[in-house]
Amino acid sequence: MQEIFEAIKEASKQIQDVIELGDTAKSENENSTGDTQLKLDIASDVIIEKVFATVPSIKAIVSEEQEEIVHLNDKGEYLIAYDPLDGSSLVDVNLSVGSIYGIYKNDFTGDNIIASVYVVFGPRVEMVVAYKNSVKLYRLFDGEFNYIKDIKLEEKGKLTATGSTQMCWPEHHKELINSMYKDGYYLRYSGGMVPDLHQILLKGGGLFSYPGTTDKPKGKLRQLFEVFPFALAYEYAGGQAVNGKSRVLEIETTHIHDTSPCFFGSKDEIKRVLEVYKDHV
Ligand code: FBP
Repeated sequence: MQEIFEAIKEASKQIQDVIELGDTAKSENENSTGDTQLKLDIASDVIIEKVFATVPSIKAIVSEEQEEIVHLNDKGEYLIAYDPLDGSSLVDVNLSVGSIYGIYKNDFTGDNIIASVYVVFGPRVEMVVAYKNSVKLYRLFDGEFNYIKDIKLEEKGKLTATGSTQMCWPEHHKELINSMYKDGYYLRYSGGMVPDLHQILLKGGGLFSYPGTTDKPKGKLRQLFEVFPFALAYEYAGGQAVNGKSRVLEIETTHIHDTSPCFFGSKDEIKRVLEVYKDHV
């Protein structure tokens, strides 16, 4: 597993260079979920696949930017699903973006995820590793990712990050979010999943919600390389991750690009979600 973490560090240093110097224009292509790919998305994906191809323990990879599974080493032990540069359109307005990796054994399903890593490309480059029941923060300086601290969520936080737009929220979701504002929660939402979830983790807690909406009833965020990796990190940090009804790491995956409604947060906030959603589909 250590060789995978080292590979992610190496890829991240190369991706940082591409973000700083790269062309942020749109490419001519679309990814499997119909998103127009930016040249940065493709460049980051090429970097990661090249680095992973040198790691013997990686059996196969799934990328947000590629339709099919890529087989690397038949004798490999691990499967990796990743989003090479989530929220890449935010680079154009100089907001933070990130890479997300889910590391699985045997199969690409929530109950088979054994580790996750995300990297935030912001004012500083930071990497968070969720593995063996701990969540560890590293920061890139002097050419190395240096351990900073373990991350733990409080029982209850102060922040709420609200995905999509009110026009597309179901009524009960509007009630949930408004009740949180009434209780004094602060809205903190950049439209970048990685920095938005990183902020809640580092500030001790709150709720990130991307529900099923009228335009995306099954949610927008992808299970294998967005939802499950953060679900593991939030659970290991002492929080929870649900789809409104149940633990997201127990939901079924039928296709490698499946999405899911998702709520990540401290225990108290997730209790509020389950209470509101218990009477709704
Ligand atoms: P991409 O993978 O296409 O970048 O979309 C993912 C994302 O940008 C997340 O980073 C973010 O949480 C979400 O979409 C924002 O969606 P919305 O703008 O609908 O709130």
